[in-house]
Amino acid sequence: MADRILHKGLKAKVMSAEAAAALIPNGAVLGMSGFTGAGYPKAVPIALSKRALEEKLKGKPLKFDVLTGASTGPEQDTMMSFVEASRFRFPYQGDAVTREKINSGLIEYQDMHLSHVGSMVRYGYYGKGKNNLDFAIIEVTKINEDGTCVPSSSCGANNVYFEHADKIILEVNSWQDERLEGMHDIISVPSEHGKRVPLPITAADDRKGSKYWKFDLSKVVAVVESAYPDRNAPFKPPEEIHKRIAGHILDFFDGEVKAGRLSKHLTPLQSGVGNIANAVLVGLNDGPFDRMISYTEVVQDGMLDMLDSGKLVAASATAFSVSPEGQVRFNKDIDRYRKQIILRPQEISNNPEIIRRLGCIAMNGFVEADIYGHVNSTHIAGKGIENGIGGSGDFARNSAYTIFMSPATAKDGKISAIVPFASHIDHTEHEVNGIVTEYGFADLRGRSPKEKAKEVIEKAAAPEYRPLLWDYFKRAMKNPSAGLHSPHMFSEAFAFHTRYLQSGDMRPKK
Ligand code: 0RQ
Repeated sequence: MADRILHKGLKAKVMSAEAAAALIPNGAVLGMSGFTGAGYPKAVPIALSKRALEEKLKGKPLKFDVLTGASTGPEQDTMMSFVEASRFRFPYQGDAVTREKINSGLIEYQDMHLSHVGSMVRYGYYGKGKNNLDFAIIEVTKINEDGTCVPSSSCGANNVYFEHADKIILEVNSWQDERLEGMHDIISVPSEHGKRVPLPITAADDRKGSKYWKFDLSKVVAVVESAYPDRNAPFKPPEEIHKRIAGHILDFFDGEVKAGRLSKHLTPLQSGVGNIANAVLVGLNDGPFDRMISYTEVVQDGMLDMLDSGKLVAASATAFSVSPEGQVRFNKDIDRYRKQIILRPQEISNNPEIIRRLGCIAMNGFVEADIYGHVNSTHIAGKGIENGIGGSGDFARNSAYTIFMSPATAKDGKISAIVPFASHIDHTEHEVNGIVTEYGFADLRGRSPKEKAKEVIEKAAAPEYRPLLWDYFKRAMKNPSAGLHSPHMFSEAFAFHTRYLQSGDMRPKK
């Protein structure tokens, strides 16, 4: 791989992953690359996990604080969690093993808006090193002669980790296509509150930064070569239920175009991860809108389809989250995609200033929503974490349109996604414009909480849960202590959840 490490001084620092992992002391705070299953270091976390396991068996467990862009992949999240080498995890996760360890109290997890990560690291909330973090472990595609690096398949928070780590380990991954060079647009937000200037992005496809990572080369202590592939989950073709949800969203856009509030190009699209989001993209590709653009955080398979058909002119994100098949397509046509796709640091891709300026349309999944329009997108029964808030809050709070979508029930109908009171609230009624299920689109704009409740119950709730929700709402309206703005009876606001925990079904026994 000599031609991927062109800087002579850094070439002299090439070593095995095991040797690099051995440099990291127990208790270190690590800033790692990675956003979804893309662009995360693989060889060093594997070596670190093996070392942690060996030490654990000797009765001397190793523990690290692990900061990334968002979720990563099995070589990092799953392995490090499995051997319990992560003491603390920040700012997002979507991994089953990590989830289990967090929910059983073995890993401390801080769930954070992804646009806030950079600022929190800069202001020293993590680590006690000279520069805050102890190590940055960053995957790159190539090291140029001058020491700048071609980024890999995600940007995430790498700019901040490069800047705020005492030592840097670079993982140069030959699996990443060298033709990624030129796809990235790296702008770093000035650090101090009160001294920031307007960001220069005024259109979703603006490029105003550098193509390369630039950092203090004297901090590099190791360069590791790897060839592990990114790992993103394959997408299933949209199921009937997902198509129905997508259909309601498309009908809503159609109404907005007819009302003159949107043009047929819509406004920049943000789309969350998962099969429903992908089904919406499939629907948009087949629908009447054209020359759309996206300002989002992950490029998924559905976006490649839209770029191929010309329905989407460009996509701005911080990472790829394409399936293995999508990756093959991407590499085949990379020279075209490089002109259409821009990868940015997450504090730019998710930046509230830019999202508000562009008037984005935010579409994200939810776990549960309540009758007044508050949304829980992270917690199961208010206690355990599912994934994390990710960038959904950055986009939900600042977009022109904020839409949340989910099937109306989970676990074979035993759980209603629409409940009297959400057991955890990530997105409030003050920013949520629409709640969509396979049954319909509850349009919350211009409505008071009581008016929202009627819309949510009638349009979005599953028919078998509507009588239960009406019963709660109507009795709360008559209850003198429930109030008449957002009527709630605290003694039974969580009755759906309590019933589920007791009997395994939110519906009362007949
Ligand atoms: O459980 O895996 O055991 O089958 O939750 O639910 O229906 O498969 O939906 O994969 O689209 O995820 C909100 C989690 C939805 C996602 C969430 C159970 C259900 C299933 C998953 P199983 P589905 P999805 C960009 C933006 C926050 C982050 C975000 C998410 C599992 O959209 O992570 O938007 N959002 N980021 O059975 C109990 C309920 C349930 C429930 C569903 N009410 N109670 N279990 N489930 N509803 C991404 C980034 O920032 C990187």
